[in-house]
Amino acid sequence: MLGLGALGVVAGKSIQGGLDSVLSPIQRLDPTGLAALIPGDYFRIYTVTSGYPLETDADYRLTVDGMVDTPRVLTVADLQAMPATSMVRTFQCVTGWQVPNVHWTGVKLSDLLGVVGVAKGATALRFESFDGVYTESLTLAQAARPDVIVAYSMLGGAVSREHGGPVRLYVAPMYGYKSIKWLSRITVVDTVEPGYWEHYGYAVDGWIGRSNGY
Ligand SMILES: Nc1nc2c(c(=O)[nH]1)N[C@H]1C(S)=C(S)[C@@H](COP(=O)(O)O)O[C@H]1N2
Ligand SMILES: [Mo]
Repeated sequence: MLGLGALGVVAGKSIQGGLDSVLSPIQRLDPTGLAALIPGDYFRIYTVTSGYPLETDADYRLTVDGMVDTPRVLTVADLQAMPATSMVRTFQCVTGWQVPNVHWTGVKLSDLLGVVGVAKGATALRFESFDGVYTESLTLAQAARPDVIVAYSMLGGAVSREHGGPVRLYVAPMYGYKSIKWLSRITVVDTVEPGYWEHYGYAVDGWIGRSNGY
């Protein structure tokens, strides 16, 4: 690691400036150059439990409840019957790896909230995973963005079990930890409750390029 670090610093000095415009913010701001040396543009599959929980399309249910007018329990087919939103974006983990040009399709979180109706006094969302452990949060203002989706398609097909299928969240403007996998429940609440990694120090507002020290 020491050897790689030194190499990163040397290479960083000689290429700084010229390559600056094509480097992502995380690479530009990484003083050691180590982030740029993490090999490959591929996903690391993460789970905080001992494995990958399994729900088939037929089993899967998404509960939307809390401070809403009409709580709902939705199937994958229900989500697929709603207006679809697609985007192609760089996926960025806060630890430095990234995957460019990832295709996503799903339902805008704001459309989903429109279906249940958000009650007066609500300010935030709490997300749960059917892994039974991972949680996340967003403010309602963040959830209103068009680039925040409840995704059932990723990388050109259904979201795989490893990637958090059949349904995961995708918060495009924030680091990967906000994009909770195996999404099972969205509860509308009146205060932001920090998510799983946020108890270990990650920023609740996980904006790419301007949070977590970047
Ligand atoms: N349920 C759950 N969701 C999760 C995680 C996790 O461990 N469990 N890891 C997060 C982190 S830190 C990242 S970078 C991405 C990684 O997505 P991937 O496993 O599809 O590569 O998922 C996020 N969502
Ligand atoms: Mo991450």
